[in-house]
Amino acid sequence: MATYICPYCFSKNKMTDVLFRCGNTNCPAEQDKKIALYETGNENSARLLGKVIAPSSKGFFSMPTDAVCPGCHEKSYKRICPQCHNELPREIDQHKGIIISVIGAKNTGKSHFIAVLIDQMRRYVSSSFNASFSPINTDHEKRYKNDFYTPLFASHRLLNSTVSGSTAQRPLIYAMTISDKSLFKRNNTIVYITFFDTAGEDLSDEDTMSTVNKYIGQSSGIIFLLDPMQIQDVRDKTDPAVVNASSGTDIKDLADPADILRRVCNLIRDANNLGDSEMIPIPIAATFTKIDALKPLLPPGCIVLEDSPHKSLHAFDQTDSDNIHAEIESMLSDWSGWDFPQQLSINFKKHAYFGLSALGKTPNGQSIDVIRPHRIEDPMLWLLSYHNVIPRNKK
Ligand SMILES: Nc1nc2c(ncn2[C@@H]2O[C@H](COP(=O)(O)OP(=O)(O)OP(=O)(O)O)[C@@H](O)[C@H]2O)c(=O)[nH]1
Ligand SMILES: [Mg+2]
Ligand SMILES: [Zn+2]
Ligand SMILES: [Zn+2]
Repeated sequence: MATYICPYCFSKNKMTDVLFRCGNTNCPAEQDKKIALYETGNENSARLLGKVIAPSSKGFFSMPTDAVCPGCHEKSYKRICPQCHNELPREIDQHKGIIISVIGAKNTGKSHFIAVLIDQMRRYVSSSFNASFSPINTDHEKRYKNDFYTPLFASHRLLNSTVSGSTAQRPLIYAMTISDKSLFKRNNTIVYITFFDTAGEDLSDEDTMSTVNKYIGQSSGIIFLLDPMQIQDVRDKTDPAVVNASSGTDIKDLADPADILRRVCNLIRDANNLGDSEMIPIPIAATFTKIDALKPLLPPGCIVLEDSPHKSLHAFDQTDSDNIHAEIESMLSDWSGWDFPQQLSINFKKHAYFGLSALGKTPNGQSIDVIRPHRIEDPMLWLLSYHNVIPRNKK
């Protein structure tokens, strides 16, 4: 039986299992407990919305396209998720949904990464791949603006630490539409990409982490962020002022990335009924953030310091990616006492290392004047090429 995954609550549903919402403004609104629960965690918080309608016939294989409201007798085409009652992307039954999880310990740079990546994808990256990149509806557009874009790009302030359960923590869903101009095909491919900013503190405790387990378990790709300044060896060799501005001074309470990775592996195995010794088939991009702060420690001529080549190639440059992987792997072998690389290769079928900077430089206190991201798109493009959304180029 064909299934789809809700990009909001990450529940897996049968294709035939869908509800509708009445869109007639003259039809009395009703209290929607499921969406209230999803949005606020409390099903009794007020949330008046159009009536929820079950389709008259469920169909055998495909998703019903409409349903008639028993209240006003108007037809509705607005499909909603049977579990959380959020409006599903149009044509969810026909297009690929890709869930990208951004995971990392507290303060590794997840929120700044998402903020800058979305902006870059929208403005420069997608056009290099004949694609457009836009939020699936105005709610998502507003949330990106309020929680990420306005503070960082308009007010030039650093983003605050993400609060568990805040709106910044609800998934942001973007549609990437790729026009295929090849001779025989004139189809567009739409890929729905869900970003979910996991609060660092949720990952340091197994219980609260289970609230995000569906999301992580259903991921099509994982971007696992690592802060080089959270490695003691690197920290010791870096200018204390840079360490302080990039990662704070307190390293005692930081979660060990190998620990977080272990928990992520447990969640994925549980969600997908994988045995303890089975390798996880989800590609994982182990990505060092804040690479700007690492510059003085990197050997001259390092490829990770060069500009990202993929945009101008109009394809994912696998050779460049392989070189960076090798470069970072060799650096890691110099940084002692670090169990993360072993965990990664033991557990995941496919992994690659990346290095990037969201801001391009060390911030000055709480403010940042210009943002010059470096290689921010690399792990995302790797995952998109893995799923054959964009072409791959091997020189
Ligand atoms: N040097 C440098 N510092 C950065 C960069 N990106 C983020 N930072 C620093 O890292 C801090 C944490 O970044 P966030 O994006 O808030 O980290 P987070 O992983 O979302 O943190 P939590 O929400 O608390 O889990 C920022 O306040 C900056 O000081 C970067 O590209 N370069
Ligand atoms: Mg955050
Ligand atoms: Zn849902
Ligand atoms: Zn109605």
